[in-house]
Amino acid sequence: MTSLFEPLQVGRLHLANCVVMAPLTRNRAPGAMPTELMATYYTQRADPRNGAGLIVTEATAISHQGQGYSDVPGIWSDEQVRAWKRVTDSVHAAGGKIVMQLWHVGRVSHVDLQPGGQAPVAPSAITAKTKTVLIKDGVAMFVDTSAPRALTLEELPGIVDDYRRAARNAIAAGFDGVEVHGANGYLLDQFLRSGSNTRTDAYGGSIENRARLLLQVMTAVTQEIGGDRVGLRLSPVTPANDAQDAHPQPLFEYVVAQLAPLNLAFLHIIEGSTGGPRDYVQGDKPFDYAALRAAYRHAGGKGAWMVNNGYDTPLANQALQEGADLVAFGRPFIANPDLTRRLRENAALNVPDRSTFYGGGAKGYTDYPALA
Ligand code: 8OZ
Repeated sequence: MTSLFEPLQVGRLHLANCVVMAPLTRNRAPGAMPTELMATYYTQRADPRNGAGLIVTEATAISHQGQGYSDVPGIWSDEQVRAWKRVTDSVHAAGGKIVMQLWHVGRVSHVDLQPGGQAPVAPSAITAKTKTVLIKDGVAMFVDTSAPRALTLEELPGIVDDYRRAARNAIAAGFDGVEVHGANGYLLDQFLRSGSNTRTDAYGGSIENRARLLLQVMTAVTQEIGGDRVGLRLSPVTPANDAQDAHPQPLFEYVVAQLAPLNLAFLHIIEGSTGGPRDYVQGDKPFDYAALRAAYRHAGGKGAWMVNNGYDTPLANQALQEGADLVAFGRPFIANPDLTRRLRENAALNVPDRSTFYGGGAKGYTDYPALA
């Protein structure tokens, strides 16, 4: 069993502790370019003793088409690679480890954010009942997502190539690895779930078909940079961004079993509704997370099992006792750069200010105090 505050080897990555900083969208990258302020923010949370054993970056668009919110960063251009290198150099100088979360939003976007003002893309032309964030004159507004168009069969290899290029770029930018975002109702999750995927070709219908794009992406990314520095985030029951499926258990057990041969560094599982109730039920019965992990292990999967959603220290210790390897914390890391130390010392936590989550500058971003 791992202890939250002990080192752990995760694939190619040697982590100083088992506390992970979860990916957190902060909308402080105008023009999809990472900034010096972002380098400061991540570096504040990178110290091996006080901060995260592993940082997962905010979701980062693999292509302009993959972008769905104002001022989120990207990783498709050389200019972005150079700007991210400043972030990874700074995190590494502080002794930290950082992987980039690779993101295609699919239908969770707005025409104002898409190349040429076109419709966002999706498995099927079904509008998500959800909102996105547009920032106009420095003011963040929640707006309805735009109606998407269905991707053609011929376009899908290009999407896989965009993930492959993004993984290559992330390594060129100095990241220790990548986490593919397969959760929260974005493109890969849209393909997985019957509520957003009504395709009648090889990418829709059966579980095998709905999982095809995700598995092709994971195969491409692991071939490109090596599975031992690749992770995947899944959220089997979340309703986030209108994600819907009546039978998540067999769907996600199939997915993790298929992933076993890819030698992934970790699987990152959001339990329940993202940022909400852990006991959220989607579909016909409560989700069995132990059975999900057993399906992965039974198929030979050796990757670290990372859990997330509403954890505190007692719950984290219980999860580790029950077979998890890593615990990811989201909102607590926004307000506590030295979260690991605070958890270890049972110290009080700063409370995050929601009004500064999305957009803005240093306020509510790099100005939360660490313990003396
Ligand atoms: C909050 C706001 C915008 C995006 C996710 C990338 O839910 C996100 C996200 C979260 O995974």
